[in-house]
Amino acid sequence: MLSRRGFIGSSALLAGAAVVSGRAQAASIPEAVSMESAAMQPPLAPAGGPNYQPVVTLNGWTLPWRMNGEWKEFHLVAEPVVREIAPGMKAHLWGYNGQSPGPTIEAVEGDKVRIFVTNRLPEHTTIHWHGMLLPCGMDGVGGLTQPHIKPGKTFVYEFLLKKSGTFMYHPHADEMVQMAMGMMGSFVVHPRDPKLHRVDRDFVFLLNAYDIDPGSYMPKVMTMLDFNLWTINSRAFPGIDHLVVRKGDRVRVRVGNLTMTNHPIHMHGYHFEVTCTDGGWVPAGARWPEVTIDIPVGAMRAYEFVADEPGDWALHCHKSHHTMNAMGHNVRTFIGVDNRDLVKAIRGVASRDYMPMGSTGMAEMGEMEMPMPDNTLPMMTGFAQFGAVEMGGMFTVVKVREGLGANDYKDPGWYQHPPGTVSYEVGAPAAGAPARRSQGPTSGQPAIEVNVVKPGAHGSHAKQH
Ligand SMILES: [Cu+2]
Repeated sequence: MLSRRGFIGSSALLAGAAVVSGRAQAASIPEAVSMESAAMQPPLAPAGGPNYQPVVTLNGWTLPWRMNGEWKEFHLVAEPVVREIAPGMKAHLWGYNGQSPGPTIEAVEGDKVRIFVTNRLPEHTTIHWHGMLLPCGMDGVGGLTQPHIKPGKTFVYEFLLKKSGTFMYHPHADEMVQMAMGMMGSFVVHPRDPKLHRVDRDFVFLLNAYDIDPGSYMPKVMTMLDFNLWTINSRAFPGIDHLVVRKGDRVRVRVGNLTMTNHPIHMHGYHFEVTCTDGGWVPAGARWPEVTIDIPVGAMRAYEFVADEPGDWALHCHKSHHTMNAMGHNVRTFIGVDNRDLVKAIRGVASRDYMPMGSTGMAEMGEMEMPMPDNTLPMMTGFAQFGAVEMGGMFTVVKVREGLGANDYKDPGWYQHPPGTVSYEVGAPAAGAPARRSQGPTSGQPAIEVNVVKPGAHGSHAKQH
């Protein structure tokens, strides 16, 4: 699925590269590799140099590089892309090397990286290396630290990776537009000592958001807060890869947030600890257990756990509107309303197909096949082994299984629960009516006597509340 764009530079220059200075070497540009698929690609194991556990990018891939002398060379191409948000919906975004987000850049502490950036956008751009310690002139802030990269031009960034950790990259030019269009990527730097912070599985993804009207393809770039597609690596449930994990593995999940609001990321079945931020590793004595971690805007968090409990565990943003796909926020709440007469009236004067929303809640929408505009995802959707999941947006599943091979990320299917471990229905009570004991004052029964210490009633022992 990798497509070759061919060499932009000259192979004659390449031949002499080893003997010339760093600046002249930059004249030979490595080929730009492009990705056509939104499917997760196998992690890129290190081929020589320090050993490390390569990261897995959900619905993404890792950018190949070449060694040129002591430099590790990458080539990013900023360009318009078509990204499948989930089966049934594509978005016209801007990204890097064929996809949004761009490929994950992966390297090792102490590496010297040279990153070529070619601009194929209709306007200028730059790349800022978020969280990196580097010379100011490599920081990628258009106008402030460098001239903008004009359309058709290629710039080069060169810096030493001073520390390991979890970083990202994004434009610092017409930022509001370029980030709203999907321009971003992850940048992971492994420790030079392979034993340090070692895990068995290492996942990375970015949280992003789009405002794409149902039936259309292009994000509305002026939207400030009211986005309608909350995505993980520009994918919405049920299009987001599951995190497949072998029982007993130590797992790291690296999450970055480039949306306009915070996301409390919640994982079921485990507690975990934040071990790394985009500022660096958290000392062991400063970590505490969590089941939800807030990812602030413009920040990264990496958390770790030992996968000792098999199952299909939900992983999602805890803002419930962020686990929905595009919806109308102006829909009135009809819960508890008997709207049969209203429906008759509206069907009489307006549409024969009129359907009221949610007089008992909206769960019915999860199973409904409603006619929708083309290129639009259902608001809540997805099925698993017990029925409709009724989710969308930032929701996926951590699948912990026994007996997987190391680095086996193939979907193992739904979890086979051991007998007797799934919540179940009980038979109805014999009399038909639910056995419920009312304690309210309106029941006609005397209220249950509760021991209350009344002020003054027991002398000086009484406490004022
Ligand atoms: Cu959220």
